[in-house]
Amino acid sequence: MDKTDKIYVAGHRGMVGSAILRRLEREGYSKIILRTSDELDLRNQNKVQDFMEEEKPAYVFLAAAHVGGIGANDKYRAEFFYNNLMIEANVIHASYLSGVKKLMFLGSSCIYPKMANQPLKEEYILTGPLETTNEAYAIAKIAGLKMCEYYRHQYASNFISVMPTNLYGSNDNYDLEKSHVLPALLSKFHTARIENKSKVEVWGTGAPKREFLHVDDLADAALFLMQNYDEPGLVNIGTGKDISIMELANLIKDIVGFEGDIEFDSSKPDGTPRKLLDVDKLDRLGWHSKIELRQGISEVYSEIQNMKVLA
Ligand code: GFB
Repeated sequence: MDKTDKIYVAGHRGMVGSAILRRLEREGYSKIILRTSDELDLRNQNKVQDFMEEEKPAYVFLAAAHVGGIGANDKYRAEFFYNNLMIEANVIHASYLSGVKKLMFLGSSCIYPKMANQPLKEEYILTGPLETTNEAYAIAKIAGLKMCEYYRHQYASNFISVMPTNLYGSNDNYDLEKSHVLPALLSKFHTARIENKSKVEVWGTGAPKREFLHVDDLADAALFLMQNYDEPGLVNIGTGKDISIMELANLIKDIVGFEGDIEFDSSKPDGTPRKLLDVDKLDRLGWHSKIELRQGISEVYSEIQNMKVLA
């Protein structure tokens, strides 16, 4: 990828897309194409095809997606399914039609079977049933990565798929109903400290384990793979380490400086018991995560404390 190649970052206002954009700008890529969802509805096939024909980008980062935490995934299954399927089908097919040199599709670790062996190797995909709360999103993401695989098989398109673990960082969503656990807990503990509350409610039992990667690390890995990986087959992107939700809650409690209690609400779903990615493949390719969890969360907390994103 040359500094003057035309690069389309789909979803540049989201947490992932904005991190990839910051990274590309920092590296001096000068022809980055962007469209907000108001300017271009990626679910509209004709509009996407017209846009790609007109702009003819050489590289595409497909980071546009309808995302959310366990609550939103579970409640809005139809929206998660339809929006993601349409975005992927339109962008991937239009990339093929307009002669894109290389496309990167970003999936998610929830594509792996709920009870798969840990850590999750790339070849475990489609070897067992999925977690119900995010099955709709996972099936849409599996469709996207399979689409890349099929276009590579039939048309020799250089379309690659990467599977990031749970992400956090700048431009996250702090809406308590729809967000992921890490921003939700930052918001809850912050509010509790400011309002002198005695306890904070954490969903589920606290037993599930999750792996958290800073989105700036993800962007670094995405650029690395765009430059260095042209093979068939998925690539997991993670840290190779996970912690329980109870440990995460205690860590965030400590970072925020809240002194009250943590109360688990087991009427809320736990979701997948564990989804630790096997990062051997990425390791062998030569990329490793750099941002340590406590440091990453502390940086996010100082960044957002004075912004109006917290409840
Ligand atoms: O981050 P999260 O929503 O995503 O939840 P998943 C992770 C765990 O944290 C679950 C618990 O066991 C939740 O019950 N948790 C505790 C909370 N307190 C909270 C809270 O206040 N808010 C939230 N949201 N969780 C999503 C998938 O799964 O992760 C998506 O639904 C996607 O498909 C994404 O893969 C990365 O890791 O469970």
